[in-house]
Amino acid sequence: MKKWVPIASGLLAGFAAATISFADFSSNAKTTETASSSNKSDAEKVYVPFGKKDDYYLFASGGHSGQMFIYGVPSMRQIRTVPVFSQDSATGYGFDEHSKKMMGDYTWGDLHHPAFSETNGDYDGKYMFATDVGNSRAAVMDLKTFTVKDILNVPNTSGPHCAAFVTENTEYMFLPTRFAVPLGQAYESLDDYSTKYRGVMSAVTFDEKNTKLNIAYQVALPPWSYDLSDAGKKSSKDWAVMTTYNTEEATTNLEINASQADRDFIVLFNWKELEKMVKDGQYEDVGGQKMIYPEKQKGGIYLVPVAKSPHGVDVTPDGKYFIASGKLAPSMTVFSFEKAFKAIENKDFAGERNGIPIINYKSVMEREVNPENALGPLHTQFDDKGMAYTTMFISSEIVKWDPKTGKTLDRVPVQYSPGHSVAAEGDTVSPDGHWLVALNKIAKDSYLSVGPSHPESMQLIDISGKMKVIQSSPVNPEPHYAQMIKADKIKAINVYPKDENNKEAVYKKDEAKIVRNGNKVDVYGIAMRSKFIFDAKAKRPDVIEVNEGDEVTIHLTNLDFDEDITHGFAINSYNLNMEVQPGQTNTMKFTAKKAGTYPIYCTNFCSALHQEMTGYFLVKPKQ
Ligand code: RUQ
Ligand code: CUA
Repeated sequence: MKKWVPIASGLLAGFAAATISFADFSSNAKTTETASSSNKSDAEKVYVPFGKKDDYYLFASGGHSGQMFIYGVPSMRQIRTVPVFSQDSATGYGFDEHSKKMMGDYTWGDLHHPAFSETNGDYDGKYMFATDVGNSRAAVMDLKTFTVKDILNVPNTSGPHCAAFVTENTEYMFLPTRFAVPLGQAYESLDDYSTKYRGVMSAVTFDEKNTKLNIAYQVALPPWSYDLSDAGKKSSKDWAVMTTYNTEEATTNLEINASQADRDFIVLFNWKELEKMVKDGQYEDVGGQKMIYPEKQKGGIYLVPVAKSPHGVDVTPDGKYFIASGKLAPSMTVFSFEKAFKAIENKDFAGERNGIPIINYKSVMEREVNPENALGPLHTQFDDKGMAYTTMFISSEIVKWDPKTGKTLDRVPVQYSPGHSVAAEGDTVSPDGHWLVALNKIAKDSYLSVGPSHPESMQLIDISGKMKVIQSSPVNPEPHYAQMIKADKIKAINVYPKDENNKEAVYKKDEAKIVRNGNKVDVYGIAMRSKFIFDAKAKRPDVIEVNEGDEVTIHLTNLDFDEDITHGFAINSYNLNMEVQPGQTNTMKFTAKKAGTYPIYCTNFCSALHQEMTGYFLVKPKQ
């Protein structure tokens, strides 16, 4: 059978079992070469022997787990799960004071597109940003510690799916939304959808000094769904693009009603111009946010017609083109930034929608590309030669093609239904080539069955020659999008350095103490192999005794300044656990609601005497 026969009805019906084989895993892999020499067998290419490390980090968004998954490439081994928008039992994220404050009342999240911070259009390995479609938030992770430093609640908006994509020097990341809502999410009848609802784009800045995310301004766009975005590069660096669907403004049964019009739009905007408008006071205050209304404050935003219901839009590494893919139209459309700039200059417009000028399609379109029988193009990545790799959701394959000619160069089936794919350094001005990972939405028959629902999957494709799938890895629940960065760009620390200014930290064993102030109890404690010291001078230093109803704060410092010696702190039956990494001080605050005797123990296996690392939390009853 021809490998890329499209499946016309039912996405997956008719697929034979996966044919990947790892038959030669037993061969003696030469351990001195890099994992990528081309005369190796497939198994050798992905085999990273003990003591060697992967060439790339892959950061995969964990979708509705609210987490970020860190994998090594080419081994495709999962190294770490970092909680971002959801509570995490293992680390105590969402239970300790810092993360509790960041999370607010939310306990889950839907983490979509991750984005590395950039310098001159290249990943700089310092920070990772991500957005939460579920509860409209943005987060920043510090890559020195792989921990989240700030979470921003984005007001006036609902579901920033279309994010985050950062500009060349991390000046902004843009958060356009999937759902239109009335500003401030006030109640409005759906009969007034077209006049009262808005899709809002937020321009978010990152204050590196204070590791804080801020909203610079927002734009009240028409009530359409904004799907994917990308920032310009090089000559287009002041611009950004985003796809939009449901320009029909349907309010029910979107499956049918949002697929009526032949054309939807790409929104093309100049963030430098918008920035200037805000500086000149051309905005309105909406709930404390600077809101630009495109129908009133003119300029900087344009519409480019595109085949109906587009999904991904990707800027080529040279910054000259943006490529839109259509879920419903089987084509990729290449648009030229240069032509768009010219059309804007010449006011080469075909009317307007909601006060926003529509650029003439013919004036900006470079070419429409329709690989034979390829169905459901979603997203495009690039290699070091500027070649494009587009995921085909419906025909379950990756198509390699040349954006300059539109010629199809290669195709490879994947198992199954890829959403995004990610190339090595794929969103930068200089992708590395060599590796592409297909982020598949359906694993079906790929792994041992675990019941009716399966994990999703990532498949590693060697793109150095003819494309070939050579490794596969399950992901729970999904790899929504991912970015892949050269491993040596990330400089993670081994221990938290001492911070003598931190009033909560205790760095000397005999300074551990319990301070009582009315019904407030502050414990300045220490965790070290293999004991807790809460009160150095007490008869039993590893016991915390309080009265029922006391407000207790545990400030706990890990005194083991030693790589990978992490301790945990849990109170039995109190629903509390947090970790302290080497050298770290962590805080937990709670009310001693239940009187009684509760063992304290270290939850992270830390030494031969880990089991002995315990204590007691005694709560005296009220009378
Ligand atoms: S969008 S699967 Cu949720 Cu990233 Cu295209
Ligand atoms: Cu400390 Cu186990």
